[in-house]
Amino acid sequence: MKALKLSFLAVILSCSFYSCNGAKSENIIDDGKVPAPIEDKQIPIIYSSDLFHPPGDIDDHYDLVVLFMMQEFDIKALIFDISTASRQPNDIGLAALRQIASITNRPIPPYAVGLRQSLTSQDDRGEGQASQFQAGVELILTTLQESDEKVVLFLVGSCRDFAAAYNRDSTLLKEKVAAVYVNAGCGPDGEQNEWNVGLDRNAYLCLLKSDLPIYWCPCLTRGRLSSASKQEIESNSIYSYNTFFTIPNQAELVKTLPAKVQNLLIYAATSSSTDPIEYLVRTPGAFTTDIKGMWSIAPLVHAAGRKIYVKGNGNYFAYSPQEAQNLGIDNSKVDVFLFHTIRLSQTSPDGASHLPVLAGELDVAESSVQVFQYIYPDFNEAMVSVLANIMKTQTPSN
Ligand SMILES: [Ca+2]
Repeated sequence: MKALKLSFLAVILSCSFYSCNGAKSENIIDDGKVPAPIEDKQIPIIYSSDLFHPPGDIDDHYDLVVLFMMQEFDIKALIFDISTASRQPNDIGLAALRQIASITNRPIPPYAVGLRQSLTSQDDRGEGQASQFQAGVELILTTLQESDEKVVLFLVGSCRDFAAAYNRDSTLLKEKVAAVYVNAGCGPDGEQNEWNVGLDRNAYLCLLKSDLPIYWCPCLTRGRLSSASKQEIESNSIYSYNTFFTIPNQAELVKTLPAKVQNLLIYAATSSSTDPIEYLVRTPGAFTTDIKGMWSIAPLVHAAGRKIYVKGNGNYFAYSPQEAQNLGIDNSKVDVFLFHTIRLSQTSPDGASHLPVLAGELDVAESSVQVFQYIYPDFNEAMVSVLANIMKTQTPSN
């Protein structure tokens, strides 16, 4: 991601919560409800990422660091999503995976490369694709089969491999999946003209229309895709149904991180081909000062069952409720985002040649789909701070 997204940055940033309408609250699902945060028990998760070396967009590297830094995740499997047609299968970001496992002193989880071609329909099982691209879906299915407990599915690229797994064995997924975090699209209705959707339109519609417990985390506000004026966007809460925020200056954030985490990011950003593990012990050089769009951090916080707390002036942390209690700051919790129930229907024709268009009815009594909304006035500031503080987490080896 995505030049498309950044080009609309100014519109996104112009949406102030203070001037947005209040959201209905009767059927709001409290954040943290699923999966249940159990303090001494890890949350099994299968993670699907279009993680490449060099990066297509380095947001996937930031996301990977956050995933591994949150010790409550038991990373059961990682799927290398190779749905980006311009990238080659041997471009996968294995170096970053090896690096973050080393930094956090965690094992490299089982991993596999996913399907190469778009699903031909919303119920395509992907079984007609070449055998070297079957391992990803097969790893998802075997991981679920072997799990004694429900597993979180979390995607930060296309929906392809999770959708194909669902199409192959919907019964298994319904039985074993605790939640599916779909970081894609433009909520809560209208044209779904967004990068991750475009990677596989049929797969996106498959997941959103499935009966799985979907946590829909749209990447773009609908305002970026409409002709709405700045004034209209600021006055309408419909534009806060997305996870997008920006790191204003990456160098300022990155220089505060452990040296090995800095080196992971620099290794990716400089397309280094040296040994990725040896590279971690370098003295880090400067990082780009460029602004960076980010998407999946708040959903990762939610999937981990953490809440957000403010300490001092503008310093935000994501802690488990128990950890916050131990630190004596549980009274400083701030509500940064929430999920609403939503009933979706597709109003566009079937087929990958059509841009998906959805109609969404918010706050219905019951639905398998919930949609993200940020509700905090300083959502951007809070998420940058949360991101930095998670990435600074000290682990046994860093
Ligand atoms: Ca991505």
